Amino acid sequence: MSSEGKKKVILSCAQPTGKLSLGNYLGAVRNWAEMLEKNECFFGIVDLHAITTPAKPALLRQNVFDCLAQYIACGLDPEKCHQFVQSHVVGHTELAWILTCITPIGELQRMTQFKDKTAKLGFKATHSDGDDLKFSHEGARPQASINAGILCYPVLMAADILLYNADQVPVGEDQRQHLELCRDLAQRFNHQYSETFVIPKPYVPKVGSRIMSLSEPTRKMSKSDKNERATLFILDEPDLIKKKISSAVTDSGSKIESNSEKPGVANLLSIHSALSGQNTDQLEEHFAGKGYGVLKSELTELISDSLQPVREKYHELIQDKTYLKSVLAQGANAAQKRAYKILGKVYRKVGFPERDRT
Ligand code: AQP
Repeated sequence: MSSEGKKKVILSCAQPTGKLSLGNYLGAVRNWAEMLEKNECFFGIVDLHAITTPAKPALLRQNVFDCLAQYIACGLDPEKCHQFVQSHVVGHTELAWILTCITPIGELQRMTQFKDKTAKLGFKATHSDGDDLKFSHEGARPQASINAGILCYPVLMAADILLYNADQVPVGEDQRQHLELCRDLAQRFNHQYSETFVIPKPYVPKVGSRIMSLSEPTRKMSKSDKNERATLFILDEPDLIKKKISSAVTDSGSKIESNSEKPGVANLLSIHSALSGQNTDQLEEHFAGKGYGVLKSELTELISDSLQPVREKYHELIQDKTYLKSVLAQGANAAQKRAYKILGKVYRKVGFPERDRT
């Protein structure tokens, strides 16, 4: 319960940029499902964010429904939480604009995800004086360019959170920096215009908050990775899980231990730990004297079995578009109600005149 004796407000979101990865599941969605009973929960499917990288319209629309069916299959019971599409709710972009006007560009350019994403497009951020970063174009596609959406993404994310005055935001480790910016913006706004926003707290799980790529274990696992072997998706069938885990990069040597010099093995152990509930010490003891093959085959079985109910439920739900649409309609209504309340307050504080409705 919050200080006013009301339920705490929880908000978190995922981008409909593809099927949910095992990283999305372990770092985020699985934990959301545990928060439904005691809190008022809003879970967004953030389609506005998804267009910061090129997205085919028909696929994006399909991904939204896929994402919702996966949310529900992972345990987000629509009777106990509000699930909505970001573009259905007025206020996200409006608040993002207001926050943009109190965000220094330098803070956005320093974001790790911005640097990673621009690097993927073929640009490298090279440091110069002060806050400014210059971008050099190194062996990239000549048409590659950085759109302002990639830069402003964290401000829209801050608006997603502050629009609901969320108390807590359960996210994976990669979003911690963005959440820090969101907290700074909320504080800046409160300072400039008087107390308006709750300062949201991150909730980052102890285990599973940073699942790494199976083929490059020093990079995080991403649902939009072009390398088919890098990412496990929660809907992957057992045969595919087996293939991906078998080809996962391990390390030289044969000892199964979790240390930074063995990022591949450490990653497999952390996936095991997140699913089995055993800690690293217990797992190292369990696998003592055994080879990587044993770890991989046990892990394959663990992942396949753990995700079987999710796969089955998803296939049932995705057939029923009418039901999925009704969940989104309910979610949008509840989200909009709360969003208008907070947006109205923000507009008044900023000095936008009220509309005469007589
Ligand atoms: N590898 C990960 N390990 C743990 N948690 C993760 N999350 C993402 N990747 C991992 C968490 O999942 C939630 C939803 O993420 P998102 O869809 O908003 O975007 P993202 O963080 O950019 O995730 P992806 O999979 O890497 O998407 P793409 O490929 O589209 O950029 C967040 O809470 C995130 O922390």
